[in-house]
Amino acid sequence: DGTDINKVLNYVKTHQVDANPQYYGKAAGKNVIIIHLESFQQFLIDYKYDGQEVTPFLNSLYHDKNTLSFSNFFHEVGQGKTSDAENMLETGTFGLPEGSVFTSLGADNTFQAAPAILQQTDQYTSAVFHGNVGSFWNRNHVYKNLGYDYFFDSSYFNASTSAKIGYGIKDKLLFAESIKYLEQLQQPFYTKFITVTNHMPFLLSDDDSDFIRPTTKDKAVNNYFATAHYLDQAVKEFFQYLDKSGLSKNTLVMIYGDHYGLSDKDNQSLAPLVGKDTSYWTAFDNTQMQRVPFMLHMDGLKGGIKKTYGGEIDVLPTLLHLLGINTSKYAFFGQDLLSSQHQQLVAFRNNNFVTNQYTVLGGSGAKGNVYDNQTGELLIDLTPEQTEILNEDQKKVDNALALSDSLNTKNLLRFYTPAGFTPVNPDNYSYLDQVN
Ligand code: GP9
Ligand code: MN
Repeated sequence: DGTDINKVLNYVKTHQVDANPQYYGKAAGKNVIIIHLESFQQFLIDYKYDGQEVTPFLNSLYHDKNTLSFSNFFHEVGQGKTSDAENMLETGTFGLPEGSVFTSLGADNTFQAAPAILQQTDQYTSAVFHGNVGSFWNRNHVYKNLGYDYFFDSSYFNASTSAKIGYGIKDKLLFAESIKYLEQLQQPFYTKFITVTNHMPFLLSDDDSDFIRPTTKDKAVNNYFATAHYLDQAVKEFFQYLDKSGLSKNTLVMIYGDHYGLSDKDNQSLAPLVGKDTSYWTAFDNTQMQRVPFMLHMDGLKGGIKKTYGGEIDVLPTLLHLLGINTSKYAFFGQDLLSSQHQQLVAFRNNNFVTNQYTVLGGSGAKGNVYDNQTGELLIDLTPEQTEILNEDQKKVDNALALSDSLNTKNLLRFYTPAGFTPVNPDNYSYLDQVN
């Protein structure tokens, strides 16, 4: 009811931060291409296995002078995995403590999401390209509520058996076959490419990857590098197209990893490959592995590698501010990563958190396991100041997650329409026969 939505709006008001004037509006009116790197972790960036670079193209992009890169960016997904990442990026709210917003609520809830906001403020056309069936994660329903104009699912791509592996069409084919649709879109467009090949159990034939795999006893670890290498080549080929077509001149490309690919169990076999002794591998090390890439690339953008501690919840305000869109009236739970006031408090879905100094596991603030980010040491004797700060941080994390859950589970946005925003009517969208 009214008090619930007001609690959310009050929180949002006190929690949001000013945009960075150096970046605000720098990408105004540009096309947006989002590349969702399936299961891609930050440790792969600049990593070499046996002298082979795993992701040479993404590495070059990470260091490019026109790329804003983030070295302390974490995924924040729960059980909803890919769909949680999508939900945070499109709606600025967290996933649920259990299950997935997309699956359980997404077909019916009211959203004020990126595609609709961009359509209404700057007439953007929006589209998703994904080589799995449209019903996976309930996307065919949810995307209508987000305001996506087009959704090109597996029915729009090469259906031959050799074109697919695991969850759908192979990434190189997804990009190549999407071009004919992309070229029909009215500009400016807001588009998202959801890759699949780098997904557990990381299947790929040697014809598709020449990467010489490690030989640990964990097949997932060995294969992960080969599919990540393939994904890197797929992104490179797509960038070649963007350059050749001239699209790169008026397009902001945003790249992110949705969540881990290797589990805590896999990390036991991974440890020696990243220079660690398995017997000294801790819960802190597992948490370190939850970093994923976040990069913003555009001709003329002032790049650099930012050390700000942030996560997926922060993406939407960051992106919209770059596009010159004021976010203060929206119920977003993140903060612009480029703002000097960013709080650097990363909430995980299980109420654990990471700050720029500490990693706090157990969901109970100073009473939990507190690690020093610099040394990886478990801190046993916390000072009264540390105790107070960590308990405060825990409260902030718990409060943010609880308010986001209240917003989503009670469908509170149906009681609040920001000034100038028109609620999305899903009946206006259909993803059948999108091409003639
Ligand atoms: C499938 C893909 C995988 O369509 O997006 O989802 P995940 O298993 O990573 O949540
Ligand atoms: Mn995923």
